Amino acid sequence: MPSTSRVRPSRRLAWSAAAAVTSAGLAATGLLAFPGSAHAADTLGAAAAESGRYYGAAVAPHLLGEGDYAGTLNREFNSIVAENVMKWDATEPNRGQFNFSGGDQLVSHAQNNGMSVRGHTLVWHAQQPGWVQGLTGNNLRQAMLDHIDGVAGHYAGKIDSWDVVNEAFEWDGSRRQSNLQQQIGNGWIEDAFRAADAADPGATLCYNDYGTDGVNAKSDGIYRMVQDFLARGVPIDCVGFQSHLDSNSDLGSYRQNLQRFADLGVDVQITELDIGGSGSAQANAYRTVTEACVAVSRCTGITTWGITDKYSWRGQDTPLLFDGNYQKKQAYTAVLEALNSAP
Ligand code: G2I
Repeated sequence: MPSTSRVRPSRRLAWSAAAAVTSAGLAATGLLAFPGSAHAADTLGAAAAESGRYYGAAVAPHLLGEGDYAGTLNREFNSIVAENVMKWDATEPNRGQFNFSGGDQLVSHAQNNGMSVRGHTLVWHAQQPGWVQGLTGNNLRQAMLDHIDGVAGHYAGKIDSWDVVNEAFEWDGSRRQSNLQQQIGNGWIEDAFRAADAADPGATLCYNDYGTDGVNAKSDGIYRMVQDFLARGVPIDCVGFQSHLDSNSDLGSYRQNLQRFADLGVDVQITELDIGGSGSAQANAYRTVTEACVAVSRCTGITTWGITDKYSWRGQDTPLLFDGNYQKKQAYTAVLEALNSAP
């Protein structure tokens, strides 16, 4: 680990606390497997927990009243991320007026069920409330800092990892020309990370993006940013790989890409996994991604972008592990096997 990388002690505490909760829950249900034991865990969360990882899902609070939705979430997953309700448009619809109702509901659900929480997302060019879209210069910068302070401050101590900045790079590895980039300038990303660190010093702070599913021009650009941040002491702890994929996506350098970021001295997380397709082709792609994470010791967990194909943002691609009737798909079995084979 380079001497420049940061070790956030509070993160290690959060980690062991989550592991303790999970172990207690597993012991209660008789599913606790010990290293070397032949007893494989039979839910995603329990299987991931065996190697100290989480297995999460993106959740919408308004669906928690549906019995199969909440039942599948509670049985299979040990981490939650808000699919929409912690975004800027939802949490600060008017400047300085915060609405935490949806996010609070998810945090309560997680706490009541022994799950950890990922926060998504503090700053993004999309899903900004209307009032943000018209701001310029330092006015936008101050609004961004106040937003981070308000939201990360509200949830301080309750969030395992925050997606501090989402999708700020172009395919060619350059910065996306968003209002944030154009109005604030290059420093906006590190400003955001410093503000998040001040508001919630214990959270693992992540940069999150899509199209970074191998060694490519986009992941190269992000790699250079992380390297630069670590060298200059900008508080970044983690990179999130969204991994919106299809069965025929090229995963040839997927694991190598995770490993090179881990080798820089940050955690890596698979944050929005979904893979369009069906049957064995879909199952094989899910297996490849899961095996890549468990092969990288700093890959600390996986989140699928939803629970059931019924409510997926790309439902026509049937990209998730449970079908529209909450039945386990072939891909589910592949993921469970891969998690259970973690070193
Ligand atoms: O686009 C897929 C994901 C890419 N990475 C960042 C994620 O935050 C993003 O999630 C999606 C949600 O899954 C969608 O549910 O972000 C979309 C917005 O860009 C979400 O869609 C929006 C709809 O566009 C709105 O019309 C709707 O009001 O969801 C909103 C809340 O249901």
